[in-house]
Amino acid sequence: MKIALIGPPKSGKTTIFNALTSGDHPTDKYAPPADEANIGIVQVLDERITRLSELYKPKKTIYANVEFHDFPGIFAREGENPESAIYSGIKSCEAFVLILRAFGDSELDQLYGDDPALKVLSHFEDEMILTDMVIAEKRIEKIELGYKRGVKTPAIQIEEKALRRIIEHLQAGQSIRDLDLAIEEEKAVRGFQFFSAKPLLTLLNCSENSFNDQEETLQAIRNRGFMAEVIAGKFEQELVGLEPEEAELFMADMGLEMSIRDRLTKLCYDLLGVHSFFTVGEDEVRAWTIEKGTNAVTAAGKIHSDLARGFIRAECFNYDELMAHGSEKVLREKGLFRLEGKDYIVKDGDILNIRFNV
Ligand SMILES: Nc1nc2c(ncn2[C@@H]2O[C@H](COP(=O)(O)OP(=O)(O)OP(=O)(O)O)[C@@H](O)[C@H]2O)c(=O)[nH]1
Ligand SMILES: [Mg+2]
Repeated sequence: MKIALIGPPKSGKTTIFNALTSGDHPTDKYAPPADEANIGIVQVLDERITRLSELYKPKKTIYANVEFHDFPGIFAREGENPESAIYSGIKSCEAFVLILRAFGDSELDQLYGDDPALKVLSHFEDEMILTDMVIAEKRIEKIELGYKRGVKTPAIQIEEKALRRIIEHLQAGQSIRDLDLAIEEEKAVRGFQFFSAKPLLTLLNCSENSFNDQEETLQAIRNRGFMAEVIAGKFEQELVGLEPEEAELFMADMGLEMSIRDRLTKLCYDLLGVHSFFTVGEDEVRAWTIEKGTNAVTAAGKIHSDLARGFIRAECFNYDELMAHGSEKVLREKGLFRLEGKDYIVKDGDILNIRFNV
């Protein structure tokens, strides 16, 4: 799972990235924009995996992970090139975390303006819509040129129809994520990786002492249809350097129950509509990430394509049942050890053993 941290210049992206990855990348107020992203992999420390590992004592325990890409500020200057490596890097991520500055800093106000978070959010939405429109219109021109030369396949016609719907929608100032495309239309335009089609979570980065005063702004952002949360980036980065017990005391003071890693990875799961199933055994206990609504055969394919190709059935029980009854043996005796077919919709916390034959 690849998540892009994006935002206007100096909104605190690298500060938050450092807190997430225990990193030490420079966060200099006056540094020019970096020319590439910082990349960090964060384990999703699902305590269910920890407990399964204690139970099965496998040789390997593998948590899921999220890859965070920390990009320099964007959409700040006239004439930025939306076809640059930075922009294509951003678009290659599956979802965006948009970090908006909500901490006061008179020098940053002078350098980058003091627009309130909501206004910056609108600016970002507009820029994303505009960038997508340019790409869609360019492609339409190419398609029309092709038609004149006699290149008119059914696939191109589907793509054209989808693009025309998209352009109409963008012209009305709407993001593509709010447009209901048919499956074949969505497939035809997937390769463009449109900005405004990606799930977006907004983080208000504020100072420690205004952490609990952001409710009004958060609500306004949520009313626009986005997930929104508050974060005290600098405070979180400072926690990284402390002993765990000390960090917990500071977190408790702020009313925080979970580390920034746990909070943000969980939010990203919600943002992308994914959850986890597990495989267990002597060799390995492992978490797998799938979209909600995925069936057993597709989930099996996540593990290995052979398991999907030769799928016979899934032996299945749920983590909660296992913990309630203590062992697989008891689950079998109680009839809670299920055999499921290809179409079974895998639930969060299901433990699967795929029977297959290739
Ligand atoms: N008071 C306060 N300052 C912060 C906070 N987060 C970041 N800063 C300061 O803001 C400045 C920029 O922080 P960065 O994390 O480098 O911002 P950035 O968004 O990565 O900047 P670019 O990548 O250049 O766009 C630094 O001086 C940080 O110390 C915060 O939560 N509170
Ligand atoms: Mg940065």
